[in-house]
Amino acid sequence: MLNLVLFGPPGAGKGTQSVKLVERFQLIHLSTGDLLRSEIAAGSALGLEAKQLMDKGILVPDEVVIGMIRSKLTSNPQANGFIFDGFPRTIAQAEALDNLLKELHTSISSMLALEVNDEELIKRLLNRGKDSGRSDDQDESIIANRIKEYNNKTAPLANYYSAQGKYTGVNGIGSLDTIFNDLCSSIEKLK
Ligand code: B4P
Repeated sequence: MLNLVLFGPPGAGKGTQSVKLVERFQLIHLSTGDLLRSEIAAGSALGLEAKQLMDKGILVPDEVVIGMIRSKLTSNPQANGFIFDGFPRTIAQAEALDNLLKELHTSISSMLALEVNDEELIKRLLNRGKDSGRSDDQDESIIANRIKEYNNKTAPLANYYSAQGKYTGVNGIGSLDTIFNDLCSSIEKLK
């Protein structure tokens, strides 16, 4: 199985590139951000709880996102592999993912990290906020909080995957096609 963690700060292009990678490599796309937004749209109790945190730019509790990923993994036993987009975001989530994949007799193949500076991230997110309707993209102070959460809780995952020899950095600034080609070359080397 080909199991990829697509990693990077908010606005790095994870969601954007996942859509293209899923098509090229026939993988299942698991985005915790999308799963949470579906819960919000459905008006579930989980969605209501998540919205309050997401609107402040704060991460949702580990148990919530780990539970969502567990149910998606076990309901796709025939998959070629998965792209984890926006997950894991904490060390606890990464450890839980390793354990879940072990139960399925597989593991993470690589973490592909999109590298983008803060100035570009803020510009992209505010730009998306103009037409996406996403409340967490509308306000610069919420975006700053998301970047702070990323630096405190998520960035340490680069070391977690480096220690396993699974970290690959990719320049996340440039055209969508150039970045996609760089990601594809890194993935081809894994095969
Ligand atoms: P996510 O939905 O994961 O959103 P994100 O980090 O903002 O990245 P996204 O993938 O959407 O954006 P992309 O970079 O593709 O998370 C939202 C919130 O959900 C979190 O803050 C948190 O509260 C919660 N959450 C989600 N997962 C969680 C977890 N595991 N644990 C706890 N909480 C969790 O694109 C951004 C913009 O840039 C787009 O407009 C795109 O068009 C543009 N763009 C992309 N590539 C570009 C390029 N090369 N050049 C120019 N623009 C580009």
